[in-house]
Amino acid sequence: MPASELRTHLRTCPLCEAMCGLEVTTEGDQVTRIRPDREDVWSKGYICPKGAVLADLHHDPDRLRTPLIRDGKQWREVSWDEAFETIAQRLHPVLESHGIGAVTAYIGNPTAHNFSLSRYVGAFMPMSTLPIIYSAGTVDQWPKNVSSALMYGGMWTIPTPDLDRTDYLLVLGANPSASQGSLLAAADILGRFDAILARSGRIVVIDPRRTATVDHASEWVPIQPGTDAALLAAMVNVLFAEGLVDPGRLAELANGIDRVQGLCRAFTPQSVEASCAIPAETIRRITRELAAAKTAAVYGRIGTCNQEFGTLASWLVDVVNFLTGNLDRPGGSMFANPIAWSLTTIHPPDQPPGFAFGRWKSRVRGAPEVLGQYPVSCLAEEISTPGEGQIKALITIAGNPVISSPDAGKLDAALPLLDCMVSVDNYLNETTRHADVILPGLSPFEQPHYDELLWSWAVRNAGNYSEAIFPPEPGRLAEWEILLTLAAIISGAKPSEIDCHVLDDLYFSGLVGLIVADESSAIAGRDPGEIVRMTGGTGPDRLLDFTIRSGPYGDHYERNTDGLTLAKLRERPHGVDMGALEPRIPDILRTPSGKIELAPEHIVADLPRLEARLGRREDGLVLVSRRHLRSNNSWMHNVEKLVRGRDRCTLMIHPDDAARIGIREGGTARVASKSGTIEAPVEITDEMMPGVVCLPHGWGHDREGIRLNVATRHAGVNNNLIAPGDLVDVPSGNAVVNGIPVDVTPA
Ligand SMILES: Nc1nc2c(c(=O)[nH]1)N[C@H]1C(S)=C(S)[C@@H](COP(=O)(O)OP(=O)(O)OC[C@H]3O[C@@H](n4cnc5c(=O)[nH]c(N)nc54)[C@H](O)[C@@H]3O)O[C@H]1N2
Ligand SMILES: Nc1nc2c(c(=O)[nH]1)N[C@H]1C(S)=C(S)[C@@H](COP(=O)(O)OP(=O)(O)OC[C@H]3O[C@@H](n4cnc5c(=O)[nH]c(N)nc54)[C@H](O)[C@@H]3O)O[C@H]1N2
Ligand code: SF4
Ligand SMILES: [Mo]
Repeated sequence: MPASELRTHLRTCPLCEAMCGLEVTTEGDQVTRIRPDREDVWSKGYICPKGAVLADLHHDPDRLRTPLIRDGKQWREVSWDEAFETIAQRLHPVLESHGIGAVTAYIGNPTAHNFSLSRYVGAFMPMSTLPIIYSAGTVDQWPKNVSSALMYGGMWTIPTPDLDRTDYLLVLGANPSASQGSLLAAADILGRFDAILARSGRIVVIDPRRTATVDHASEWVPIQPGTDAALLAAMVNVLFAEGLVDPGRLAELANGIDRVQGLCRAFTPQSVEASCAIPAETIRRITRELAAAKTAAVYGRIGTCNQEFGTLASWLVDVVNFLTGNLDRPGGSMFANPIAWSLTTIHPPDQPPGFAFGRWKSRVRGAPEVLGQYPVSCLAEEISTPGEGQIKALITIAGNPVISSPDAGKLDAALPLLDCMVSVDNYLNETTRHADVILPGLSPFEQPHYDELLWSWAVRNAGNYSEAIFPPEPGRLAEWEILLTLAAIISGAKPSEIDCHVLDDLYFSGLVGLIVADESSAIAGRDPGEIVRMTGGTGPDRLLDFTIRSGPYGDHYERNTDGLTLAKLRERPHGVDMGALEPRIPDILRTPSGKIELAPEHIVADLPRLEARLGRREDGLVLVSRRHLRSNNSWMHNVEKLVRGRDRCTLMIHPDDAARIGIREGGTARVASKSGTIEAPVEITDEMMPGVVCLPHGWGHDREGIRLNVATRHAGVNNNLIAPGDLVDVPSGNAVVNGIPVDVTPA
């Protein structure tokens, strides 16, 4: 064999929101080295251990490369034609007997990080006409989506802390030392924390666990899980009581300031201190520091969402930013203006301006719809409960809900009851082992990359396009082609008659028509046919070209000749940086009033529930979740380099609690909730506050029939087996996986 050429490729890591630039060296069809791209304009040479082992994902022998059809317990590799034929044979009878209401989809997290899926899930949903879908969103950021929808008129209009210019950062329920930032895109986020401290700024971390993020902060304030909303309401109370409210130029652009004052009157620091386990004096001090800082940003993430009062907490984060004059100003909490605007931010066509909630209710539990979804914990009962409207067919797209959703055991038991299950996924894992057909996507190195939604909360207005490194193996489909084909099959089409490129053209011209009709667009009023003709390529590349060219820095289809196009971006493989964030209010507001709605009724109606919480004493232990830098939700435990070493799936517990219960370091603890019992190795650490124990999520690879040879040897235990599905945040329906009451005993 001739010696292969060594080649270097520049790539954005697709795994998390940090979007690090990589330099990937290949020899023939092998990746031989991955290093940080020091010249990447965004990440400047930062990477983490996961980016460095992306080649192991690409070369993983367990990664699926061919569609699979299940025959009992056996799997058969089949052609794409046979796979789609089989899907139609199983799905069409469901549609004929039960209608489209019996079909649903579950959309998982990697959708947001995948070039095709991130853009085409938005085409899949309307084209397939599924009335309701489920997603990992309801175990994640749904509360923030609800608060942004109501406050600013866009569910993805989410402000990001302006890390590089802030003087004071208050972090609640986020651990960027593990996650690398969430709803906050910033490469080398801890380096940016260090820079805040270096310029004499202050960082306060509010968390039941003293995480490694605290090593890059000024202060750790432990908090009783689920009580951030009470803490923030008390901070609002102090701001008003001490005359510290100063919204600046936004005062005239907001409704409801007085209402907020009245609503938070009951939440004095004294009234919340016992519930939060934070002294009233500390609450006052932090509030005064925040108000006195030249600039400050409050940042709340998953610990403030996946909890009992997720929506109130998410809303109050923005309220405090607003009241202290830090919303939408440099050094505060700002809205990015990405190079390519995100398709995901288009107002849902079925939503009125201002948003409506609870337009319909789930069949079994009566859970109200929120932003088109029911809590994901409803899925199991909707499949397993007979009757009109029972779910008979499910499509999972880049998701592993058998691990990631509450009451995971119920879902695991329900999936075999389906008449048809299809998974678009790269692995045969805990969820996809129940599928009838698995359709694998391409490896990250076999497709181009440009992040979609994530740039909407980046700390700079920037962007970077990566070319594919390897061509897909002959005959492979990209995921956008898979999704369009599936949508057509769900609509009743025969697979042999589907041409997904025709569908793509239809989708694209529909999209262009929508945007030229939008008065706020840079191409408003233009001839849609002309725009379609001027946009090159197909699939996600074409969509990207369109969103760049019609975006804030675009060429506006030759009206702004110096402006960006995808072609120009491709000439800059280290990326493009358009500078620091700039104020965007009122331009971005889409509320019916055209103002910021500071006291949305749907949200403030939940305050009495919070007030009632203040009277509750938490006597027993509660369980929270955690992440680890070397892990990514449930799906990267098959990379040996990331999982070797000590067991990371441990129950963390404070020494006093361990002593009282009588459990030893390295021993096994039995953790029981009202939903079930699991066992996990004990790790005694004063990182935990007393009364709170912690397990990571994403583990439990001990299920029969999965094809994850490394992960099964480091199986760990699934904490969602004991997460009760009926624990939800009321206004959003989001799961409560932090603050679960548990009993811990020696096993
Ligand atoms: N207890 C507890 N539970 C939690 C959380 C918690 O903090 N605690 N966090 C929640 C959060 S924030 C999230 S986002 C969810 C995540 O929940 P999910 O999205 O359901 O789970 P992931 O583990 O991200 O699963 C990703 C799936 O996508 C597949 N995959 C990976 N890359 C690709 C790709 O490029 N294409 C395709 N087609 N498939 C791909 C993987 O094989 C895997 O099956 O978990 C939630 N669950
Ligand atoms: N390495 C790695 N990176 C990831 C992921 C991963 O699995 N691994 N997952 C990705 C995904 S899908 C997401 S959504 C993001 C999440 O990113 P982050 O929001 O930063 O998530 P975590 O690292 O889980 O940190 C959450 C913190 O909240 C704390 N907490 C729990 N309950 C409460 C509470 O009631 N109040 C407060 N104040 N704190 C609480 C926990 O102790 C924990 O330290 O990370 C993303 N990045
Ligand atoms: S922090 Fe790690 S996983 Fe995230 S983008 Fe950078 S290299 Fe990839
Ligand atoms: Mo997430």
